[in-house]
Amino acid sequence: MGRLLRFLGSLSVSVTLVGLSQAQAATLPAPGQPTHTPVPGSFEIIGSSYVSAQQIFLGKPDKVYFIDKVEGNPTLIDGHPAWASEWTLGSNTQRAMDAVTNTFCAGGNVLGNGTWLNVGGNQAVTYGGQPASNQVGNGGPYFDPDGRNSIRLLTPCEDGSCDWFLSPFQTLQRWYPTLETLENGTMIILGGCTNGGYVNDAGQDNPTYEFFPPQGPAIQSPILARTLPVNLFPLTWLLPSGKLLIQSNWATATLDYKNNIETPLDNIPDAVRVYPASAGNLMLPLTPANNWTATILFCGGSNIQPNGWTAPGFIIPTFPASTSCVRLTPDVSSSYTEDDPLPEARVMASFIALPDGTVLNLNGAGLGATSLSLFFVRGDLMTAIGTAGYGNDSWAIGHSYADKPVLTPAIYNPATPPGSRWSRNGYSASTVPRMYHSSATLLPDGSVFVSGSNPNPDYTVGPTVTYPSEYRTEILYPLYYNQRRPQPQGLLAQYTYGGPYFNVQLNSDDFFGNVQNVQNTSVVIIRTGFSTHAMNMGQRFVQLNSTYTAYRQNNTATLHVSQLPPNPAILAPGPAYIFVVVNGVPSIGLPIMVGSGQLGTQNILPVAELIPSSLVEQTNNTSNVQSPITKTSGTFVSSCSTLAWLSAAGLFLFVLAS
Ligand SMILES: *[C@@H]1O[C@H](CO)[C@@H](O)[C@H](O)[C@H]1NC(C)=O
Ligand SMILES: *[C@@H]1O[C@H](CO)[C@@H](O)[C@H](O)[C@H]1NC(C)=O
Ligand SMILES: *[C@@H]1O[C@H](CO)[C@@H](O)[C@H](O)[C@H]1NC(C)=O
Ligand SMILES: *[C@@H]1O[C@H](CO)[C@@H](O)[C@H](O)[C@H]1NC(C)=O
Ligand SMILES: *[C@@H]1O[C@H](CO)[C@@H](O)[C@H](O)[C@H]1NC(C)=O
Ligand SMILES: *[C@@H]1O[C@H](CO)[C@@H](O)[C@H](O)[C@H]1NC(C)=O
Ligand SMILES: *[C@@H]1O[C@H](CO)[C@@H](O)[C@H](O)[C@H]1NC(C)=O
Ligand SMILES: *[C@@H]1O[C@H](CO)[C@@H](O)[C@H](O)[C@H]1NC(C)=O
Ligand SMILES: *[C@@H]1O[C@H](CO)[C@@H](O)[C@H](O)[C@H]1NC(C)=O
Ligand SMILES: [Cu+2]
Repeated sequence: MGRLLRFLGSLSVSVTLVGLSQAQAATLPAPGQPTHTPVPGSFEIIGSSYVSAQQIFLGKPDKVYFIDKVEGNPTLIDGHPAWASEWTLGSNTQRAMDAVTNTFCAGGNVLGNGTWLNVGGNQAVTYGGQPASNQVGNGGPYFDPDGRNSIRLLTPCEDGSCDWFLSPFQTLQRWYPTLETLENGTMIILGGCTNGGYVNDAGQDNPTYEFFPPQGPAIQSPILARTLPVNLFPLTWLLPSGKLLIQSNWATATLDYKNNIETPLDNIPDAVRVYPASAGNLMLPLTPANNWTATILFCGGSNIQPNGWTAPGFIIPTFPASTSCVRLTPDVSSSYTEDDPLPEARVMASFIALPDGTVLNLNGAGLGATSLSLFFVRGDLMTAIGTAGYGNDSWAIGHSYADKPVLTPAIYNPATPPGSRWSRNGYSASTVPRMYHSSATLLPDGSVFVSGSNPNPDYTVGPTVTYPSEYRTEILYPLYYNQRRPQPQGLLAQYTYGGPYFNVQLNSDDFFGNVQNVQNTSVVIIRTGFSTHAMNMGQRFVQLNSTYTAYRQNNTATLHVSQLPPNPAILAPGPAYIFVVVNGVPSIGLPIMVGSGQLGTQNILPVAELIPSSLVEQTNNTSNVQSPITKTSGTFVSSCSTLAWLSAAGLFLFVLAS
């Protein structure tokens, strides 16, 4: 065994030298501790937003950006109501921003260089969402130019100096488009319509995709073309295979966007998941244990056939939502599998990936589809869809097409066996219904920022309004919030695809006094995404591969952490947050850059082999090396944990052979 230890030592030295021979990004100062001790599992109202949070995203560690539709928000900018703003978390201060054109039901996501895009929207409007007499925005009360083909850009800033500006490039008119960041940090923009409405129709459909920066004319999308009337905000993810998964109405397909080849997969069972059924949806954690294989989870929605949405006598807010949860692993199988159903039927619930590997499900309602987002509908369209307007229906709840808000969040744990994945233990209810046009995003401290709800054509408040234009903004504190947070030393500011590993130090306090917890420690990168309409476009959770050298003597350990897997389709370049998680307690997330920080082909480097894990009982007594423990990245054990065992066995044999 003495021989074994020497072998491990020499391996360690040689690998370290390989590591140091390549340039590595700067290390970040260790994260600190939260300064607030709320009641874990509870919501806390932190203030009232300047604009209603139809769309939000975390743009800097302490900046949440809001985008609303054009409406009579009391906060003014340049003498007219604002429809965008910035919230600074530390000081709880806000500033109004100028999103230039009408952002109503736009899509968003972040480019590989850190600039955010907000694309599409509605035409110029006046009170109540009525079309303005001209589209150039020179009239009151809102002075909002047509936003339907706008590409708006914002590079977030810390000093209050940044604002939205219009790209000189335009898209085709797109109301309700989806955006997804690609392997080279550019953006694909899919779907939408020209005039809005409760659902889409052939007279205004835009079943195409295009790119930003532009790469020629828009390209037809067969799946979007054949999924009327419910093909708005198509649910879209870049898969590790480099294809896109697109889920629209009941259909599913992969799209090889580089060659424009679409391959149909099975229809989704049980319910429609896209807007306005608006099911919770997310890509589950990509981990070493599942070899970074993508599984998408869909929960809730509405079981409505294509002709049902506009059928006479369809009283939307009495129609029950679905409890169905299904999973799809599109790079492996074209068929869905049933998963544990939701604790209660739900539409418009957001799924938020928490750093501990669980998924938070919050916001939304139990009855009814989402409200109509359109107030004015052109005459021809009215005939085509057979319903009139935006909740002026006698049966609407005020204007809302949904009812029975679900106020208590639920947690889904992908790592537990089927039958036990949902839990509400420890969580209490919010006091604020989060109906149509609400949103949520993870924050770096592991809490979740929740705002919005506005199933109304214009600013609508008052004691008689059941579901008003909502400005109250809350934070939900997950159960880990008040625990002492790990304070890892040595995380990098920028990450490559493949390349040398790096070392991260954790001490006794980080392991809650027991270094054995190193076996339950992981390093995860999260992109929080762009939240709107129960989607967080671009949201993704990627666990880095890691091993450890741990010392029982002083309860400290060094994590040996791989860079990202050598494939930018697993996590596209751009800004993200990194967390170290010990026993389910995350460090405060630090802002990082994934990839080059530039648009363009990303460098792919060979993956450096990690030192096998070892837990050293006493360094001066080689007989006590509890080794080789080659268990890597053990926190999120999945059904693919055999992979870890196989790799462990491989290393073990290698060590014995030498
Ligand atoms: C990112 O790229 C876009 C498109 O080329 C450009 O408009 C924007 O200014 C860039 N942002 C930064 C921070 O360089
Ligand atoms: C993991 O995925 C990579 C990339 O697709 C593949 O080359 C490798 O064989 C996979 N490993 C296992 C054990 O399946
Ligand atoms: C909706 O109802 C309100 C109040 O009755 C009315 O002012 C408004 O004009 C109506 N809108 C439409 C599109 O019918
Ligand atoms: C913990 O003990 C190991 C083995 O003696 C030593 O190499 C390491 O530097 C110690 N760590 C700290 C933080 O003291
Ligand atoms: C890891 O920590 C989590 C959270 O405390 C716990 O539920 C889980 O059982 C732990 N896993 C192991 C293998 O100890
Ligand atoms: C990004 O990738 C697409 C598809 O492969 C390609 O057409 C485009 O030119 C690339 N853009 C950049 C900036 O590399
Ligand atoms: C994680 O790293 C170990 C050690 O380098 C390696 O054996 C294993 O294959 C890696 N896991 C994955 C999923 O690549
Ligand atoms: C070696 O281990 C013994 C206990 O077995 C301990 O007393 C001694 O301090 C250790 N020496 C070093 C250098 O760590
Ligand atoms: C090393 O540890 C083993 C197991 O605890 C013990 O039997 C042995 O006496 C120790 N040797 C020395 C030199 O301390
Ligand atoms: Cu909308």
